[in-house]
Amino acid sequence: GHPLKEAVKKAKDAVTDEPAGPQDGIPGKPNSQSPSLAEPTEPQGPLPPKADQSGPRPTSPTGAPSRDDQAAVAQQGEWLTTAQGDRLYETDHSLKAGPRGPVLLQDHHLREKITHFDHERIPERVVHARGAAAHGVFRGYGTAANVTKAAFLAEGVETSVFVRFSTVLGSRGSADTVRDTRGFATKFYTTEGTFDLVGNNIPVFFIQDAIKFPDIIHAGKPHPDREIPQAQSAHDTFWDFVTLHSEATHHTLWNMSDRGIPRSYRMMEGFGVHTFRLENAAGETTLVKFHWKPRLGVHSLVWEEAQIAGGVDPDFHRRDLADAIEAGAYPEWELGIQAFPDTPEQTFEGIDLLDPTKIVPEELAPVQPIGVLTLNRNPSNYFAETEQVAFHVGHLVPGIDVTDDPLLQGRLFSYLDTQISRLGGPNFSQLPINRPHAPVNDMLRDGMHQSAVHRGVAPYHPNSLDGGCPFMAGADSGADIEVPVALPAARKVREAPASFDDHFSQARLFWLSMSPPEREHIANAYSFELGKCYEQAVKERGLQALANIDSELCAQVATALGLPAPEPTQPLRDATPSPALSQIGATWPVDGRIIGIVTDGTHDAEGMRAVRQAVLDAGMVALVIGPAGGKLDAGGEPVTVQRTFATARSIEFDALLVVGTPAAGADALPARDAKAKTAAADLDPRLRLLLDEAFRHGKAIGGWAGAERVLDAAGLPTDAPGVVVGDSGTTVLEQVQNLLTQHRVWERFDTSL
Ligand code: HDD
Repeated sequence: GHPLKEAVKKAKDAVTDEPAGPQDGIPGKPNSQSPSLAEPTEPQGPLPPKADQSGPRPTSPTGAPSRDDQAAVAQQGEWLTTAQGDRLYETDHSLKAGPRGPVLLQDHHLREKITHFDHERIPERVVHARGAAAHGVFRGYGTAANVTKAAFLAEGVETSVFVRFSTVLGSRGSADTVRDTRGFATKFYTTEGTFDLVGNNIPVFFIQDAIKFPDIIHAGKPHPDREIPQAQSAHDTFWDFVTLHSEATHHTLWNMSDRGIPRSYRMMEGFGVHTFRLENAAGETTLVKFHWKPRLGVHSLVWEEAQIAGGVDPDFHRRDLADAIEAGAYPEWELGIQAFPDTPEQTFEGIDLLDPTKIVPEELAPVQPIGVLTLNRNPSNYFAETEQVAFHVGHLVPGIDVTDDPLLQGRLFSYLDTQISRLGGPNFSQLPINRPHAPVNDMLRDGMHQSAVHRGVAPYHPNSLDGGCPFMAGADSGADIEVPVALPAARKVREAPASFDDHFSQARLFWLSMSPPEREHIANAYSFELGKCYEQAVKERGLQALANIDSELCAQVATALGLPAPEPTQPLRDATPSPALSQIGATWPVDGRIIGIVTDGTHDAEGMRAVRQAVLDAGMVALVIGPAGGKLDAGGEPVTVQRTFATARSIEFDALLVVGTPAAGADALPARDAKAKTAAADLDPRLRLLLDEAFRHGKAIGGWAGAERVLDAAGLPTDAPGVVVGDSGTTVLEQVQNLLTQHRVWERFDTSL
């Protein structure tokens, strides 16, 4: 038979025979299946079509589209067809007048194929264009029942969700690891309709009024003349804006902190930012702020890693999320609320709850867990799901309402409006990813891309011709009604309240809550970003903002810029630090962490195998790094090399283990790196770089079976903090794993601040 046909048949058989994957069913404990991540696929002929990664299917009895229905729209039967279902016998040659003659206009297949292609792109999101998403399930704890009647928060209720993470400034194809705020948007498909929590990984915002949103975004986006820089805040217009609007100081400080460069989407907090109003079954209201707390803790990259990843793996965060889910290491967050009495002042401990540039420290109002989110299924089509999903802060369910925060009020307008141009008309809620899992019976009709075939003749209310349908739900049926909040008598003004005037005290609170290494990172970030500005006035105003946060921070950045440090323009206020804001000091689960095992297979192969298995058993990921690709014939079952000295970069690993003294790869170029050559005649320069970066980035490094010779040759002191040399692999791994619970070896960073 034809070799291609045979390969395709083999591929089809492989798919049918495939055992149930980790995604088939409600997740148990994460990680039990992580070994599947450890073996790369061996390419052999055309790859089999990928098994559908459907995990738990939407269980809504109410019309949520099944995944089979969705595919049936364009993928039924085995023959290639036109969009009209006419079978095609050929798709590689245009219809021509003879093999060397002109192409004929009558070739409908050619025209349809190219026309459709020409229109494949839709406008990217004006902000948050770059994103990655996943499906999951949310389970309510019932602990919020006293403050909200929202049905999905009741005890044990499970609700399908879709979560999209994003950067803000970059275009759709930009790098993941840039310094920026991250979006954290969750769509809850509840039985009472859709609830969207459209938050960020930073709990405050740059501006206090939505009318300035176009301005801050114009300032943050690339300069309009040359369209550079892409996905960066390190340029004049951004710093021009944030220094002219001192209310941006607090959010900017968070961006310059490690929060601006997360290690992973799985290791970010999420915040609803604004204060929301909850209402319980008795009609009582409570003001709340929403928090997402990651089970794996909050962790960040160091700046050099973020920069390297931008080049060697621009999809770093997207890949990490998808790989973890595919391996069964399902990311989890607890949803929590800080609750405040709904008083007429809408303040708490003197903090204006309507000011989105303010947090309420967790030490003053603890975050109370109300449910848990598990992401357990990757999208099967990026465009259909991740690109077309449409969030809106106005998608609310009974029991959750908005407040008068002027930033939130403007958002209530913007999100519906933007979808109309981005998704090509008013019917985007009919797209499969946007369809509610509750019954929909609206009187919205017609419009571009209408795909419903409505029945009846009377889409108006009241009517007598369609039997009066649809009917109005009574307030007693849990219908969505706005909480009837009393408003003070007022004059129309374009003004902010005086309580919005304090722009620095919480920035100072954040700074004072940081540990020494975190402070050092912040000072370096400002030095880099302001150092990339050209305009002297912008740099000077940047320093002025820092002087109003902290004099040491200001002095350090001023030195880096070669400018005098200004005096504060207002007295620095005392602030009680909030330990909850620091990423350092606690320990966290290590599952899903990536351990690189450097080996050439000739040293303690037995021990290497045992360690690899122990890593997998601990729910972490083991990646074998060898001098070249292929398999290591390590005196037993051959071990697959997953990264080579040519493809391994330290950013990918949370810790490194070195087995003995691995030989240099045959493709190493030591002669070109004279320094490497003198330091260690036979140390592969790429292995040296790998170890050097891991060391500088505060990663745990372990070795045994003579590995200290390699560490020595790479210039790493074997008695430095977080460098573990031992007799056996398993004892070394134990210590390395222990170090990993703190994320990094913080002692390696300068602690002068
Ligand atoms: Fe926004 C998208 C979060 C203020 C206007 N925003 C968007 C997304 C997130 C946020 C996570 C991406 C959603 C997705 O993944 O599809 N935005 C925020 C937060 C804010 C905020 C946490 C402040 C607390 N946004 C904000 C303001 C405005 C907008 C003040 C306008 C006045 N945001 C939009 C938008 C976007 C958007 C233009 C672009 C694409 C979209 O909505 O669907 O409407």
